[in-house]
Amino acid sequence: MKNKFFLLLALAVVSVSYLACKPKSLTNAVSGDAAAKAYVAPGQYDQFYNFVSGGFSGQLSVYGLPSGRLLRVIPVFSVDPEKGWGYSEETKPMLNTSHGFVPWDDLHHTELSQTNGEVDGRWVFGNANNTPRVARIDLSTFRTAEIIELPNSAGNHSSPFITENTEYVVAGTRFSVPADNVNGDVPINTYKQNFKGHLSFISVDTAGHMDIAFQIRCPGVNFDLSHAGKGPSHGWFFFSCYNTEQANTLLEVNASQKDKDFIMAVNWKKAEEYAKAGKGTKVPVNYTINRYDDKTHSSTSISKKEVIVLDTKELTDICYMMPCPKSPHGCDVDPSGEFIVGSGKLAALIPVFSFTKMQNAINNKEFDGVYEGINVIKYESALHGEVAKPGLGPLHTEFDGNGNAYTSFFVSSEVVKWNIKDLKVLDRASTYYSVGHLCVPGGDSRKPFGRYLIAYNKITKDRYLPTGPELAQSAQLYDISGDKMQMILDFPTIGEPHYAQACPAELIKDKSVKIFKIEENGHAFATKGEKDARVVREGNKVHIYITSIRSHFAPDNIEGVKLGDEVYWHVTNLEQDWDVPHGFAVKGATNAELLIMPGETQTLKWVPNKVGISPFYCTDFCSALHQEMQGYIRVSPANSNIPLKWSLGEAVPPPSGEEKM
Ligand code: K7E
Ligand code: CUA
Repeated sequence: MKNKFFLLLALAVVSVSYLACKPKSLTNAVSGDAAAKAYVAPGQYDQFYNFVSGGFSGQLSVYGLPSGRLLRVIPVFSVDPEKGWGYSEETKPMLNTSHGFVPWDDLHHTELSQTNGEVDGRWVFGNANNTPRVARIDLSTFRTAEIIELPNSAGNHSSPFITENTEYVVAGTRFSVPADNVNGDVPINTYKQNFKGHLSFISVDTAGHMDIAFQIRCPGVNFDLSHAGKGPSHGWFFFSCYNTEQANTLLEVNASQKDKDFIMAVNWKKAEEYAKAGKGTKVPVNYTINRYDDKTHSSTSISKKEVIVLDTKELTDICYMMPCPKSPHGCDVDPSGEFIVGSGKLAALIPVFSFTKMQNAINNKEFDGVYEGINVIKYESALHGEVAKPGLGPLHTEFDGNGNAYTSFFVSSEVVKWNIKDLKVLDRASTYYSVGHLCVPGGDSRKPFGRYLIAYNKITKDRYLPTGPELAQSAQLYDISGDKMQMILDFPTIGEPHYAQACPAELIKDKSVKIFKIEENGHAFATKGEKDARVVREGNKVHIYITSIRSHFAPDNIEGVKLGDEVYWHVTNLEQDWDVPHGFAVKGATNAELLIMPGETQTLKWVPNKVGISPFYCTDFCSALHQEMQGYIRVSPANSNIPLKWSLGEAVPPPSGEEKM
């Protein structure tokens, strides 16, 4: 055990000392024509969209490539006062869970939807690590359209990876925990007996609606990452597992004991058959599905009570373990679907498994024992080969579609290019510093677009102007069209990026929604013209049906609201022009602003707690008279008898002197 501990210590020392000394050839790292390669002239579009997870920001950001321009930050799991996400009445249900409203999460991986294994530009999915959920973002609106919670899970890290026709979004739990329907009030050191790892297979219908088709109950380990098989291996899913030691404390030592952990291969077609044939158990659970509707401009939460669970203890032909050195993180499948790459964080080589050999090994029962009821395939039987001496601390691998793989090395801060068939290292490029995930456009699909590789770095140290104790995480763009990788751009990122995906702009840009048609607005509190603007009292609830158009609100003078009232500002943006949102803010609101898109209705709840006049105004500079886009609401004492009144343009007396003319 001591030896293992020192190995870890040595790796840590290597990484620290590496960071401490500046690489000598820093100025040479970028060569002469790099700027031209990343340059996109003002007014020109980028060639690719890049969807980058925000890590602990809980959001997803969209960049253009090759320029590195930040195009948009899409709120997903965290509230966003800028967009009213999680603050407007319409979006609050999107963050509902079985624990109630959850305002934050940790989004690690993005995955674009696929058809026949190719990126199709319909949706991008994201995972929530903390309170396990999966989100679907609609790429016609660039908005989060749906969020599903996952029961029996904790730390939804191995997610949201998809099958080649987006039949399923798959999620493996990082933390094994007691299942939700058993008494979880157990000693933590009963991990081996009581803790289980669940894999969730979330079905996605043609409209994009998600639900849990079934779960697979596995032994208690940590599932880290995963990828679907494709082509010949379609029907299988591969998960990296660490902590096969089943430790429950000091994992940095106790979960680094074994020389090999596992990649678990799951025959999901078989599991699907078993689920349909009733071989699973219906287990009582609580989970929530939240959906946003672009017609009603509102979201609803559905509460679900049951899930089908298949148990690997009983159904012994759905899961197989492939030994993988050592504490594997990334688990990546090449474009052909034949090769599975396991990246052992503590391994000095990269094992590449062959799907064909794995199938033969299963058929010929070339097993090397059983792990917690699951057959362990002989390492050599499934192995295609090993990449020798690739670097230190391999994490993730992407592919370029030309037979090459690119693996990130956290400890030695580099990207290494190698040939998938002969496993020869072809090139290496430094990253600054400590790279995590990589992204090649389409790089985990059957048809990568190649051309660029982006490294997402954890530590930037001296790369940017100092900004206090916290420095930006960073992306680095490499041109990979030649034999040698060439770094062409550095750009700081929002939050901490983990996985990212990219695809050609053509797949998305022409489908982008420009406005919501006002005549199709099905919101229960929509106001489709100024003549319908009004204020309605229902007990202590006051509904303000208010419209916005350049450059006024209707109404803009409101009286008769009293202390103790709950005021709902239902703002409909009557504009039917692209790129003309209006904002809405009212003094003393304890939530946020609204940002209302053309044709849309959004609602801000406001509970005034002071008597007096509160101004409200538009927050988004919409016209030359944006600063005139304002109004007043009068709040009277609870016992006052001021009647409800609203108006626009009436209260202005004629300017003195005008009558005389
Ligand atoms: Cu490697 Cu959470 Cu995908 Cu980050 S994980 S790097
Ligand atoms: Cu509307 Cu500014």
